[in-house]
Amino acid sequence: MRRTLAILALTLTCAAPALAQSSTSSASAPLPAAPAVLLTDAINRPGQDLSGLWAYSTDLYRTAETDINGRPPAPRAMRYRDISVDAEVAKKPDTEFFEFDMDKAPKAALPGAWNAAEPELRWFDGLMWYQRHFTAEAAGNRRAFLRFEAVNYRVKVYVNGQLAGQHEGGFTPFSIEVGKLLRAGDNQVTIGVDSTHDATTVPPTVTDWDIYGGVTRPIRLIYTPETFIDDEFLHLDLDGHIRGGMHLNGASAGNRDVSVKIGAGKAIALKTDGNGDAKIDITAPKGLKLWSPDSPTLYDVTFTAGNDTLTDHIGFRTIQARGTDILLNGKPIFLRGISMHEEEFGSNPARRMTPEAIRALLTEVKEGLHGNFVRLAHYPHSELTTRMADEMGLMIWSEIPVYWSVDFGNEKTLSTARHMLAENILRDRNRASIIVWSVGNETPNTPERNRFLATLADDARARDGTRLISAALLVSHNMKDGHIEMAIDDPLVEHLDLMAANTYNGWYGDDTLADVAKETWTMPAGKPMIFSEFGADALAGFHDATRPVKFTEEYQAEFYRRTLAMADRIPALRGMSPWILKDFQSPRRQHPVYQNGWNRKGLMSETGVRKEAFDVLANYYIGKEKD
Ligand code: GCB
Repeated sequence: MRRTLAILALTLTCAAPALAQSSTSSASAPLPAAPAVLLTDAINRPGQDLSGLWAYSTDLYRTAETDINGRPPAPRAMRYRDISVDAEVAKKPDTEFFEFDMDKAPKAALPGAWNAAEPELRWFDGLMWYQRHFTAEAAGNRRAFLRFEAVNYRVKVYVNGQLAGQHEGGFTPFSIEVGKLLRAGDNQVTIGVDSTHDATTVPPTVTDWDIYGGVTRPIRLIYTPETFIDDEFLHLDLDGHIRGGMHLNGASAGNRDVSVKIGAGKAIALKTDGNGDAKIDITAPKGLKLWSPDSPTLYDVTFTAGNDTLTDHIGFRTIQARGTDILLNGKPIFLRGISMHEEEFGSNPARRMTPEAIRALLTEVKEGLHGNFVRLAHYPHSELTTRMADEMGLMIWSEIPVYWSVDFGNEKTLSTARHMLAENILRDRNRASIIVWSVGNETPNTPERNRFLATLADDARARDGTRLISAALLVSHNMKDGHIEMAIDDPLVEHLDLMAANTYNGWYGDDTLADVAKETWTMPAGKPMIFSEFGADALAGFHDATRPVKFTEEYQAEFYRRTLAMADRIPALRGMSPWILKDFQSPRRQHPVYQNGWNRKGLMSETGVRKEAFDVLANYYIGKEKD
């Protein structure tokens, strides 16, 4: 980790944009409210880690939620009751019985999706109850929160038998206030996690990745003062100002003296308004070291409000599109990228993203491929990943799982997606690594979809106008003058700063590899374009050098050579994130010889063995580094 502490001479000028919106706001509909509690930067607050062994109990028929006639459930099925089953039975031995006993239930290690906990749970998709006990202090005059980094997909949280809160969305954090429910000493927490998806969910029921139901990221108990720093953010704007702000949450949030200190600079005194918001707008000092992949400088930034102090590690850089160029800190760049799912190396992954697991993946990108860019597909990845990208110097494309056929005409689906986007941006807007917010992947061009995605693009721009807005688009395939012409002809482009196309010619469809290198592209003028995906399956170790056979390493390597040759002839192309760094689990992929539940488009096998195409892309990127 390289972190620079610079002495900054900061000049306080005038207050500027509203806390949640940038000055380039263009939202047509009012932004959905931010969650009542954000606990931004909670990762840097002290807390009690509730990782470890939790009892679990499957509930495929949802007996703890309703009885057979849809009425309230029978008490003998309610996993979240604050009881000892043995003690209850002992009270009424002649009549009492239960259909669960969390004290005797099997245990699984959290965080980690349930699919790897035991073979029977491999494809479990339903309601699962987890429970554990922990010792805590009573909150007293403090606030107490259970902070969940991600639970997939819906969750209800009970503390000592009482419903404390719930959340929808498998990839963004949420905090549930539990101070009034906590007791000094032993406490019980029970969570009901429902992994099922339906027409209103984001993502929809059908995707190309594993279900990974359960608690996939850490849970912590965090105490704060009664009034605490709930949100803070800072970024460098194109006009050379550092802007951002703080939001306090609590009874005395309004008209409070607060301060911000960047690196070893002087603390800047601010005052909150009646809503607990303080804005910052300063001229960036001359000595400010800009963040870039070659020099990923981060500053310790300390926010103080009374007895609450929070330190974040923030890099300062600018990103913009000018004509067909992408400019990082004012200089044109080429995005040498790769796509990645949130899945660790190994033959039985559980989406258990430890720092070591994340570093292993990102090191292959940075040092193996000579990359500078990662597409975090197809949903917000762990905050640890975006923070590690900040530290290692990798630019990030961040997206929400508006994927394929979500129900674009459904207002509930739109509302879910808007909240997810808000939670993602509010969690990560201090990460210099993130240069793109993407609002969708391979979605059909229909009026409902266009309205849905345009709303999300407007939301993203209104919440954070300092990054590029994009979406991975479907493209059309036409014949022109005897050759194949690919076209980006999607009305959504009008709402995007960066065009991104997924292309699989030479894998799906009838184009041969010989066709691919000759294909041409047409697209709207005046914006940069990247390939957000291209790829072909190969089983590591499967070879046939004599003929182009699909699933061989040779075929995949040749697919890369031809597609890269095609890419080189697209004038507006400013980067790429081919599909994908490593093989990943997907129930769609069931060829019994080549796939066995794995999408094989990885440049590496699931255990990290490099295929031939890895070097093809690495050599291409080495050439681009020298450009
Ligand atoms: C795509 C999807 C990605 C799939 C990939 C494939 O276009 O965006 O999620 O995994 O194709 O392998 O077909």
